[in-house]
Amino acid sequence: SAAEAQVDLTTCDQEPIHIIGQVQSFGCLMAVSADWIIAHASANCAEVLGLDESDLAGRPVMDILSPQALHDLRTRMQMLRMQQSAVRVFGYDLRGDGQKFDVSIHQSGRLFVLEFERRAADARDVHDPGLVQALIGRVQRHGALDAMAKEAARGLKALSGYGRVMVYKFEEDGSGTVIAEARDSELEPFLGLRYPASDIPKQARALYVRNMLRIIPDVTAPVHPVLPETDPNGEPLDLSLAVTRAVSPIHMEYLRNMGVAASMSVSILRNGQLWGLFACHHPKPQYLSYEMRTSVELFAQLFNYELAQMEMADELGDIDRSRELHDSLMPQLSNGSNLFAAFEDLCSGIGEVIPFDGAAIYSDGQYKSTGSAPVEEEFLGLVRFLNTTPPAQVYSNSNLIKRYPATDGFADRVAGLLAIPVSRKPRDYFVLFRREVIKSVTWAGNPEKPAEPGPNGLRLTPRKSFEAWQEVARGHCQPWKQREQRTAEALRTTLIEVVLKLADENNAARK
Ligand code: BLA
Repeated sequence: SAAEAQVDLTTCDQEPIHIIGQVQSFGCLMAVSADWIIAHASANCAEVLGLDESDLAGRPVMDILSPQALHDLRTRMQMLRMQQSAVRVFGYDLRGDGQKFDVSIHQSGRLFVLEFERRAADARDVHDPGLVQALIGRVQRHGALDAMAKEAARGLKALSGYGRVMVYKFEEDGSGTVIAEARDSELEPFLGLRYPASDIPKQARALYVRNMLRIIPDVTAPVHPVLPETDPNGEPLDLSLAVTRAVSPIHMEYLRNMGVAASMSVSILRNGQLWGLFACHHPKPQYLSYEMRTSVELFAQLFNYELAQMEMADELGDIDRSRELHDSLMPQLSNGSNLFAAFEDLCSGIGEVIPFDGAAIYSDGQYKSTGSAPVEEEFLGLVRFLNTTPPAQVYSNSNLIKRYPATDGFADRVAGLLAIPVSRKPRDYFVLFRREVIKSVTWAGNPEKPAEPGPNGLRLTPRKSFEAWQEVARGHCQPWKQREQRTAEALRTTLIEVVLKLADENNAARK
């Protein structure tokens, strides 16, 4: 379609998905002014609400809803003024004819956006607080992230009925890893796979912080325009918080190419930032009522809370571990043994707090290395570069070749480093190295079976977006996390202490 053709795949971040101007088929949408006149309505309003016509703009809402419904919704909207988020009404008989609806109301600019989803008479997907409570109880029993995430994936699968539920965690560079998965046995596992940042572009992430859950019940279902397209001032309706908002055609194609018929994702937040997503897939169309989706959101919110507790305990554990590292290194090193003799212990100790692929020590003109590291000759060039970094602090770089082009000579072993100066003059270093991220993790996107090309070509499959990403990621290692840099800074203090002490002892011995 024209919309699809217009989307430039190289500028995913710029697609304005919040003003997409369309809704999905599972519900309809109306935007009304403060005096209850309809300003915009989606073209499927007649179908969903059971009206004679869909051309509703300019008409009073009174024409459509029963006086009782209008009164009830108004009461709810008074509440909305107070709480600044969407008001939800479940199983409400809108027109007094027995047909029930789930209703969402939120504010978009100066308009109120009302969305309606039909409730099947025999709907079984209703909120079950007992089930949510029991499922989150099982999550609470696990202290470690992986076990917690696995239990949460299981719980969400039980709650939602999706065939695959993944916990997708973002790395600092925006790429993401499937850290837990619950799936039907006939589906291939995605656990442990890494996906590039561009698969979920920036503006989508920003939106998912504000809007916790989105559902795509059927990736082949038609979408319906919101009319008129713009208001009398030429402004489109902002659909950021709309639950029925149509999804980027680019992403729909991605899902179809993955063999996914229905998708739901739920934000996992930490300190108000997007930590990850519950990503749910189903091989067949799958709709969950708004009421049930609210149950799912509640589950995710409770999980967020558990996560915060766990990570806090974990960070305290980090502090403990650097203290332990300090306490175990000090006696060994002070025992007259120098940094070279203690190199192996140093490496294994630090490896528990800062993962690395190679390490080296350079002191008094001597060099020793282990794992994926430069050879001595290569390092002698590198050390001159390190000498130009600010003194007396840890230096880290996850794309070394950009600042030190000679990295090219050992790029097969090293993409980034973290250097800890351990003396002042001459500058001696303890250095950790990391390889290119492409080599050190399992990237998704190289399944053997070829995907069917869509209108945007083969590009929109995990494999093709991975290939594109590879170009961008070449020469980068897994970024050094802030807490790893802090740990390294603490380690620098320990090492300096040791080196100074040894120097003192040597001086004393000479006297
Ligand atoms: C959105 N991409 C998404 C979403 C997910 C992913 C979870 C959220 C929407 C949803 O709930 O389905 C990606 N889904 C994944 C990944 C896994 C998964 C990585 O299950 C791994 C198991 N996508 C691309 C490229 C572009 C792109 C190259 O791969 C841009 C050209 C765009 N993805 C894109 C856009 C959205 C998106 C625009 C937002 C969709 C919307 O909310 O409108």
